[in-house]
Amino acid sequence: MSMKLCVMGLGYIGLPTAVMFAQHGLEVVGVDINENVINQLKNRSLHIEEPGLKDRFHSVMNSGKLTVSTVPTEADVYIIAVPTPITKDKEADLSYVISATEAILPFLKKDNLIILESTVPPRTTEDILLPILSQTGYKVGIDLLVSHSPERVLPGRLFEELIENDRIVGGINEESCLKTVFLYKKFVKGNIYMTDAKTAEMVKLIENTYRDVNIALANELAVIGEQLDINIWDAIKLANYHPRVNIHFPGPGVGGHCIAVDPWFIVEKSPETSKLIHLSRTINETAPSRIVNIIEQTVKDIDDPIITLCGLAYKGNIDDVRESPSLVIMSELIKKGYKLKLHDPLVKENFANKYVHFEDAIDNTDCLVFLTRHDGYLKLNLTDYKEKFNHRNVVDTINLLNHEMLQNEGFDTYLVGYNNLEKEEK
Ligand code: SAJ
Repeated sequence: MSMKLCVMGLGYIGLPTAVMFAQHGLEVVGVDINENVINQLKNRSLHIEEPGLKDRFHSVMNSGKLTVSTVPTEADVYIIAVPTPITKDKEADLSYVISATEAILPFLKKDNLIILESTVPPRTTEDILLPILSQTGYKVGIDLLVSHSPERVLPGRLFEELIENDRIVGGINEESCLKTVFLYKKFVKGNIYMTDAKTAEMVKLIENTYRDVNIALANELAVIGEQLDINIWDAIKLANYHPRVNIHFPGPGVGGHCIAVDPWFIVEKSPETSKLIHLSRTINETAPSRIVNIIEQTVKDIDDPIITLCGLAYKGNIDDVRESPSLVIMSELIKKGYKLKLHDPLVKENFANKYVHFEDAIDNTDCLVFLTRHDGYLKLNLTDYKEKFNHRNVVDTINLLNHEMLQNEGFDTYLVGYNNLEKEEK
């Protein structure tokens, strides 16, 4: 009799996790409250893009190892992988975690294991989950085993990283830990490190906070590079040759619903002390407005300029626009009354004035702005499109272009982290 698993939440983590366990011999029921998602999955179509997911999903659905439903079912193990968005007050919205936990209560049996995978503020497992689970009358830690095991996979490499990455398991007691490790060992090839629940919650948050603080450092260094007439990209590249230096890269801001969110879960729990974490968030959240200022400077002497934004996804080579800095820049420019033309070779969402073909997006433009490092943009040679420009202004926020060559070809280029229009005025 194979172990039965119920996965609550079929998003970009829950669904691949359900598929992975189904491929490794478990009988899996994937549960989502979104009826459209469930109907779509039942019709074998996917609501998320991830390399390798389609074939894996079809094989476990066809074999019956995975079934999907809007309601939970009796199982041996429950994984909660529901969203933990952030409120406008920058606090974790745990309503999905709470409702998913309450939804499984009627189905829980003695010796069940409940694993929270959602990214949550420290102490959520102990202070929120355990009291709810205790409503069953079972003793948590004895009748019910509970742990937190955060995901750390990179969208686009999800299945490789689900298998290869080391994993953290934080149990409310040792038995919870051991049972959780046993489960993940079904496919995890990386090391599995055991700790307690609150430490595991904190590990996930500090992984992403480390990245956010380092991106903020890079973004601050970019402004300093502009002030001192130093190409900060060259400086960072050379500094990173130091064996113990890994300075991140400047950009138009920090997108995605992880790096831009997780640090706030620490600030929420320790607001007085989280000064560097808070300031880093502020630096990264104001980066898009700084790019808007640079664009405005570039077109200030042009009547009724057309501005072309290339790259809407929150980072290169993906199609996800969630929390994308490009959308912040786009809406600020629209609010200021600028005419925009948009382009992104991967993003499927429709936006007003979004062009399929690059040459149409830059036709008659007065300022071409690169915001996302898609490989397709790296291969571009803008001199091929020279005649299309109305004014050959190019703003490069991600050090994508060969600026010297373009300037020799009559382009006015601006590299964030180096050029400084104010200084050039003098
Ligand atoms: N970014 C920069 N400069 C950099 C690196 C990134 O501006 O040097 C920007 C990106 O353009 C993007 C944002 O930051 O807008 C986030 O980029 P990311 O590469 O961190 O991508 P995520 O958010 O998809 O993935 C992160 C990863 N966490 C870490 O690398 C520590 C991933 O492993 C996590 O699983 C994921 O968050 C998550 O789900 O938490």
